[in-house]
This record gives sequence, C-alpha cells and structure tokens, in this order.
Amino acid sequence: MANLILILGDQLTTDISALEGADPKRDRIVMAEVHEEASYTNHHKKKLVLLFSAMRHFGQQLEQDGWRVHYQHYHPDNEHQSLEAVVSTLLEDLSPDTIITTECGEWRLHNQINQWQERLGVPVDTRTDTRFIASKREFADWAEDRKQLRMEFFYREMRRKTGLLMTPDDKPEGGSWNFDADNRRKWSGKPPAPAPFRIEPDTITRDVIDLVDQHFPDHFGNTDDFHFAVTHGDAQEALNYFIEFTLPCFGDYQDAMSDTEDWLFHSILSPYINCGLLDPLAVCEAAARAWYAGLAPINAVEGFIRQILGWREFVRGIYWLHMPGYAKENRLGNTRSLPWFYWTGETKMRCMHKAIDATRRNAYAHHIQRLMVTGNFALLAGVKPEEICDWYLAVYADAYDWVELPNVLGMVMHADGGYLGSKPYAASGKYIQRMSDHCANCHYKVSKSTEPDACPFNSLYWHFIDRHRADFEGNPRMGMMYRNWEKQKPEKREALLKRANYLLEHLEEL
Ligand code: FAD
Ligand code: DLZ
Repeated sequence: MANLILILGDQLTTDISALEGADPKRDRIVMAEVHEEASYTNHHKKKLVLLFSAMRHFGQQLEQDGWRVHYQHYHPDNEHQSLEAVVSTLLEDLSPDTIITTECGEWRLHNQINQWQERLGVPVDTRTDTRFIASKREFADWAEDRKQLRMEFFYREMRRKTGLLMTPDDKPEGGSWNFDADNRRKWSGKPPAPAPFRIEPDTITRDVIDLVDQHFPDHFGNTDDFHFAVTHGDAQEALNYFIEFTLPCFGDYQDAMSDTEDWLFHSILSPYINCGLLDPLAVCEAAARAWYAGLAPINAVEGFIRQILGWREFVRGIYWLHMPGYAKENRLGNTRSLPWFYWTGETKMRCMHKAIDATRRNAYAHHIQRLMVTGNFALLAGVKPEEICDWYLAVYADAYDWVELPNVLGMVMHADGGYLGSKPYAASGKYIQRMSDHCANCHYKVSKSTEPDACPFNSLYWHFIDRHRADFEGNPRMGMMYRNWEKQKPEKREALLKRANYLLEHLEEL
C-alpha cells in the first residue's frame, strides 16, 4: 500500500490530478458521502441527489476500471460524519505513505485539509486542479500590480492561451473579441425554447432520491421530476443536445427572461462542469467547433465561451486571491435580513416569484434571473451580504463557494468596493420590463413608482442611488444616474424616498 487518494464530490473525473501517476494495484481511493459536507448549508435537495448519485456512479466506474475504492454511503448513523474522520480511520487500517488530493474548491474545506498533515501525522500531497485553464498562481501573476481587475482583459489572455476562436495570426475570430452588444434581445415566444435535456433516474438515482427525501426533509426545494445527468456519458449527451438545439440562439436571448419558460436558451451545463462530469475546456472546444462548422453564429459561440473562459475562470481567480477575507466584505454597510420570501417564493412581485419558484423546483435559475432579479432586489434592499450569499450557496445545483461568493458578494452586492465589477448592476423595474414579459402579469405596476401599487424596484432603485451617493457619485459610469436623480423635482424625489422607506420597513409583505 502506498497512497490514499481522496476524491471529493466535485472532482468526479479520471482526469483529476490526484490520480496522475497512481497505480490501481498499489494505491487506494477514498470517496465519502458525509453529513458535514451535506449540511454546511441548506443544500437544495436536487443538488444532494445530483452529487450523491454522481459520486456513486463514479465510484462504480473506478471499481470497474480496476481501482480499489473505499466508498462511504450516507447514513445519519454512520460513525464518521466528516471527511477528516473517514480519512483518519482509513489511515489506521491502511497506513498509507501519503494522502493525495486535488486542491478543493472551497476555502472552508481547503483550510481543514491543509491541517491534516499535522493533525493526522501523514504527508498530504495537494495537487493543482488542472481542470481550470488558469492556475491560482497564473491568475495571481496576472492580477499583480493591477489596481482594478477587469474580466474582459483576463478573458483575452485566456483566448490567446487556449487559441479558442483565434485566427492563425493571433487575432480574434469574427474581427472582435466580444459580441455582447448583439446579445440583448427580448424573447417573445419565437423561436420556441427547446425542452431541457432529460435523463430518467436509474436505480442508483432513485435510491438516492429516497435517501434525500428521508434524511434531508427540511432542506430547500424538492426531488420531484429529477432529470439531471449523473454520469459522464449522460452529461456528454447534455452537451451534445445544447450544441445542436440551443447554442444557435444562446447569444440572442442570453439576457432574456420569460414568464412561462424556465430554461430558455441556456446550456444548463454548470452543474456538470462544476462537479467534474464535463471538462470546461472540452465544452468550449465543442462550442467553437459548432461555429467553424457553421452550426451556430459567432455572437452565440463567443458569448458562451466568454462565460466559461472569462467569467468562470475570473471569479475563481478572485476567490483564491482574496479568501478568507473576501467573504467578510460589506463595503456598502448593508444591515437588512434576507426576506423570508426568498425561501418560499411567496411574493406579489411577479419576477421575484417566478425566479424563486423556478429555483425551488429546478435548483436552477439562469444568469439574468440571478443577477437582475433576486440579486438586484437584494442589492436595492440592502440585504446583508452574508445572508444573501448563503442563500445562493444553498439553492442552486451548481453552487460552490468559489464561484457563488464572487458572483454574489462582488458582482451582485458590490460588497467588495468594486474590485470585481466597475459598477453595481442596480436597475429599476424598467430593465425587467425591457427583458421579460413578467410585468404584464404582475400585481405591481412597472409604470408607477410612488403609488401603493407601484413596482417596488422603481423607488428602491432611487433610494439606492440616493443613499450611496458618497460611494458612486464619482464613478464615471454612474454620473448619468446622479444627473437624472438631480433633474427630478424635489417633491418627486421626496415621494420616491418616502415610498422606498415604506417598502424597506415592510419588505416581508411585498
Ligand atoms: P449558461 O448561461 O449556459 O452559461 C454557460 C456557462 O458559463 C455556465 O455553465 C457556467 O459554467 C459559465 N458561467 C456563466 N456565467 C458565469 C459566471 N458569472 N460565473 C461563473 N461561471 C459562469 N455559477 C455557478 O456555476 N455556480 C454558482 O453558484 C453561481 N452563482 C451565481 C450567483 C449569482 C448572483 C450570479 C449572478 C451568477 C452566478 N453563477 C453561478 C453564474 C451563472 O449564473 C451560472 O453559471 C449559470 O446561470 C449556469 O447556468 P447555465 O449552465 O445554463 O449557464
Ligand atoms: C457539496 C458536497 C456535498 C453536498 N456532499 C459531499 C460529500 O458528501 N462528500 C464530498 O466529498 N463532497 C461533497 N460535496 C462537495 C464538497 O462539500 C465541497 O463543496 C467541494 O469538495 C469543494 O471543492
């Protein structure tokens, strides 16, 4: 016996660096479903099903490939309820020379594993996670000496590094780095949105659904109609389905929202990419091939690749550069508690109801719902970053601290003082009206701002602008907002602030 190789629930690939150079005859693998990981947040029930089932399938695959795998199935009465406890017991039984693992994605667990060598008395070899295109070191080098980090410049570096959508003479394909200006169309029902890709649960998944229903009844959401892929083969099918049916319209309707369609033209691949069932670079390459083959337009393919090569890598870099301090940032000084309707969806604001209800049913909401609806509301209402971050970490199947935290704390809440994004994504109801058909079905009137039935986003938006004058007035991208605010009559400004103050005192009733 030489090494004990730990594979975490989001490292489900034989390409994981912890397996590099390993010998199935000599080394052992440990995988464990443990209470500590399943309960550090109120994980959506579908996220638990996805991870436990995908872990079980991967464990079986490793055994079929000839590996000896110590796999702990979840049970509340298991003696060992943390990864450290499981590993520690195996050390007694197997006396390995080294524990090998790949760096984990969350600071919380990363910090624990860092202490194992001392606590458990066995060398721990923690390897770089090579699934990311930029290593932590590479990102830190890029960020060094830059006062402000901007995704767009980092993304161009990643395009050059990978050669994705680059011409042989190192120019961006299509003549531009970014086609975002073409990606802001409202969707009015045509072309029809494809049905989401579905996999019917097999015996393993059905067992896990029963387990989650029995042992995690108080967790958010439900297990009904679980249809996520849980194997590499099925996740690959999900990717093929996206490329063929959805990618062509991905760009046009990337920012659209709908009162009737949950998924629109999004890929729904993040749950698989994040847990190891799909490789991010291979996903980008598949999209690029579709463009070269003339199967999807450049605005769709470039927009899609930018999300993975740009945003996904960028937020991960920021997370590791600034943790653990980053999680404590609250530069706008927010103090409000998260309204309870985030957990129930019971609110008369149609857009919020639709986004939260989809989240409860699907463990999924697309980017614009996360950013411009539930996120925007939390920003305008001044919710404590810690509480809104914990909500996002809990409710989505793709949520892990490394990707959730910078998106919520940085991009949405601007709690890092503008380090991640140059201006807050604050918006009034007009934005939601422009990009969706929610407002036509809403109890509140988006055309009104001060009356009792006025859209809450409208006055809350101006309240945000007014109360954060010192934070944003000097921001060149916000100057116009302050000029618009000043242009309004004093009585109007007063009425807007009065209405907003009333709403802030009665958030739970909205
Ligand atoms: P698509 O719209 O099809 O995009 C393609 C891929 O690009 C995604 O699968 C994802 O891998 C990547 N991507 C897109 N935007 C981002 C981004 N901002 N950051 C990182 N990757 C991105 N993504 C997560 O994976 N986990 C999270 O916990 C998470 N929390 C978020 C919270 C907020 C408030 C916001 C605004 C965004 C968050 N995102 C998160 C990013 C994004 O919303 C999701 O990646 C996306 O909605 C996943 O759905 P999809 O696969 O259909 O994405
Ligand atoms: C998210 C999660 C859950 C719910 N359960 C487990 C588990 O039982 N065992 C495990 O190894 N990993 C689990 N994970 C993922 C980890 O909590 C953690 O988020 C990632 O490993 C961070 O990279």
